[in-house]
Amino acid sequence: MDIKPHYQALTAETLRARLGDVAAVTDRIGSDTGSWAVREVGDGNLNLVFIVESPQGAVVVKQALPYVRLVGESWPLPLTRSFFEYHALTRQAARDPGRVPEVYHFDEGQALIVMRYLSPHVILRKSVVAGVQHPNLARDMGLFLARTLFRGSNLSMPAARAKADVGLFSANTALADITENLVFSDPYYDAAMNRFTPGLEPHVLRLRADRDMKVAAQTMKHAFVSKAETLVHGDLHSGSIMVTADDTQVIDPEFAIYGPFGFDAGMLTANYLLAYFAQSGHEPHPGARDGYRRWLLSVVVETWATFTAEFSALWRRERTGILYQASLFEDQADRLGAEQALAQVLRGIWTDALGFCGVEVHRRIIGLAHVEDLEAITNDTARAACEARALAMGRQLAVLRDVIATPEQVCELAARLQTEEMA
Ligand code: SR1
Ligand code: MG
Repeated sequence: MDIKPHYQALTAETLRARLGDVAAVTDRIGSDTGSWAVREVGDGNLNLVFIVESPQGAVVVKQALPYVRLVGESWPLPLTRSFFEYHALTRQAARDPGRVPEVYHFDEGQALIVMRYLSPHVILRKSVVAGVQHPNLARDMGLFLARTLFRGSNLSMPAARAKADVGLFSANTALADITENLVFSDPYYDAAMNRFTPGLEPHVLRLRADRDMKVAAQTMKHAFVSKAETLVHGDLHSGSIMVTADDTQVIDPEFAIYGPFGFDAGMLTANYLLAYFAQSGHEPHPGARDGYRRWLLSVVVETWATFTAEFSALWRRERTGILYQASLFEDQADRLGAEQALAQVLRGIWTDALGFCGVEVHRRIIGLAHVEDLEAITNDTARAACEARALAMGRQLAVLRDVIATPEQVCELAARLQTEEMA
């Protein structure tokens, strides 16, 4: 394990003594550590997260553990993920101001980030399980995706800076390795850490025997490891988004790496679809959450529409990188050529996003790391029914990604599967 010699995991008891003289902390919550109330609230798969409150204010302290929290010390994981999270947060803050928590302090040796306490925000996944709508979510996330992905790429950045960042984030190998195995490979064979709902076995076996699906999953893995197109968040699911009635904040970019433009959008869409298929496990009677299902699909459509509009606007206004230079198009009075190239790039992003979406849906049902949307359904039969529909959806998206042309078609497919009897 790469544990720095003086690294020590914090506890609620030691935090006051350890951070009581850090100016970035005391500036916000005061230096009377006796008045600090400390709670460990981390419920993610990897890290410690503390909320520290005082009469003056509050901060969040996130610290990486030298292992995967979900599994335990038998699965070591480098502390350096905190370094990548810090650098991703600073870049995202510059590229889409106000959409990620402000960082107050970073301690590389302790793998520790002190940041803004988001309140009264809640994790989007919990809100979605509860059936709460967030009117600004789609717009905010469409803009976040367009701005961070465009501005982190060679469409926008000076070439030397882009190359430096490709180099910097390419060292985030351990986290990439998790994605490479857990998302793209493990679900499609009998990998040791896989688990799935009793009753789902016929669907799992059918998926694993599906040659087209296996090829699709490996094609997407190929794209993930070879297309260093932009700085992706790398783990953009509904547990990485915090919301209020009108605000949206994106957290936890520790999986950040240079990857395909379509990766984040695909992962996010998958989590909306997982929520969609989980709804029947949460409604008191069939149809009670029809309106919520429609809202979730509208989020898929509006996110993509906003993404496309903003990405296109940035393409026309901020294309200052080495790709599709204005000197070849607009400066030659060839505005149409620039638009043709834009349409081609957007089409490629869409197709990739569908592929990533399909495999993310699968791994959240039959891999190691599941989602609360489905896990909260206590009845195995009801949960397996939701999951069978979602598995079928993921398969269609991944295998048919070249022929599914619009988000509306994705929604039609979801609505059709939702009402179909699953064999
Ligand atoms: C072993 S880590 C499992 C999952 O948790 C993280 O949030 C990522 O989604 C990862 O794949
Ligand atoms: Mg996370």
